[in-house]
Amino acid sequence: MRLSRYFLPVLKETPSEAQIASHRLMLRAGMIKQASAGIYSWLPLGFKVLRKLENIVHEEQIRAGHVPMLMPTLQSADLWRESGRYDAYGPEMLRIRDRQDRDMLYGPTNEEMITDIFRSHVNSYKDLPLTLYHIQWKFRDEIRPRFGVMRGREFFMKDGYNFDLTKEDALHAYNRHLVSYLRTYERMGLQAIPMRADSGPIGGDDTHEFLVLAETGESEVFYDSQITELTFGDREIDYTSVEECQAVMEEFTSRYARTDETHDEAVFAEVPEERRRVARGIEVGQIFYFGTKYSEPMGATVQGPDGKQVPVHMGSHGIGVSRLVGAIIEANHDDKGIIWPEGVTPFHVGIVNLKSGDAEADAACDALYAAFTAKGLEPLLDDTNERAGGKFATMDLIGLPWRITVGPRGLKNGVVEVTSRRTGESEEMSPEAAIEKIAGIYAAL
Ligand code: P5A
Repeated sequence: MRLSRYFLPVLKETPSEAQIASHRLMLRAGMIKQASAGIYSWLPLGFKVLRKLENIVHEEQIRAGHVPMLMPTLQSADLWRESGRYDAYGPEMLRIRDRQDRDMLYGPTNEEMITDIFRSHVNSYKDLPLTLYHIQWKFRDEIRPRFGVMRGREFFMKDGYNFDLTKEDALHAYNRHLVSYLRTYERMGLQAIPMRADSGPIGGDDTHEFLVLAETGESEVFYDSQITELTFGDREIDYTSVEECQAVMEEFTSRYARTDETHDEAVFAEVPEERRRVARGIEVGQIFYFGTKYSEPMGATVQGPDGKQVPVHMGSHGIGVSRLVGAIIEANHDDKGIIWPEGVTPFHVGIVNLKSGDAEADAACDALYAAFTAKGLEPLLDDTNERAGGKFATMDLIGLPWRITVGPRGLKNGVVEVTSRRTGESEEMSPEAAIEKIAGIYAAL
């Protein structure tokens, strides 16, 4: 993309309404614009990151054997009356009446709708196990929307639902999700710690939240510092194996890690003092096992091996995709701007032309642009007439991991400058070497 042809409305001033770094930086970098309280337009740069996260989530869900689909945002109130949640959900649910006077709602989650789909089409235990998911906008009329996309009213969520014959099978689905979520967050450059949590309006006994440690996080968390030494890394796992998924689950949940809702001071006191941590975290996902809470009242049954109809065991699993954009920035920024992890960056490399209009500099930039594009990478070329300082400030603000600076002086010696956004270190090399270096880094991801 050439910056002269793009839409990147960066702000020079720090918006006064933004209290935390990610909200400030998303506004300043032209990623989002508030439409009304807790509701945002995703401008091109923000939309690009959102799509990247969505793709990672899809890839990891499909790898785990889950089946993608898409349900609507608007739902009929009647379904929610069947589960008993239409009244129970309270003022966070946005209720709407259509022209036929039917009660509708903008879905805050989809347990009822997916249970209805399941009961309409699945009758036999032979069709199980089944996990369906979608990535769709949700609406919760939060009393205090704040921190930009972190606590929005409209937000983008991956929500998945497993259907199993037995409790044991459903617990395997729970563990499988835990494993696939660990992988998903690590690919985004985040360490998200599973913590025992409270199930709230979704219900059920077993639930873990995934928290990214950050000073600006809304949740207070208590954990054994040993847990931060664990990484999932690039291990291969057979998602169909009960033992393998359970082993990972036990590895990542055996140390003390809880949100304030489930914190137990007496149990925490058993952790050696030097390893006890009290901190704050951003909740980027949650998994639930709730058994037959929805299948029983809604009649989602299958015929078991013995011919008897039994309600299916279910769980649901959510990832806050739009919130993650903010969480990644909270964990990756400095006073100049965002520092994207390579796995989620909106463009792979920024090319700064120090002298747009200079024939040699223009040609060198065009050649770099073409070479990266040919390698399947997306460069952002600043071909505007802004002065060099302004171009660098914009690149630092939008946080592309790598920058190539091209100027007539360097070109006389056959070199361009390659700068890492994270370390700030620069190195001079030939344009060919710059392409090799940066393409190599992305190829290794
Ligand atoms: C699991 C999927 C559920 O809704 N039902 C379907 C279950 N879980 S949850 O924990 O309530 O939400 C899942 C994730 O969505 C994100 N999230 C939000 N993101 C931005 N703004 C909000 N107001 C908001 N509310 C929830 C969180 O990341 C949460 O973990």
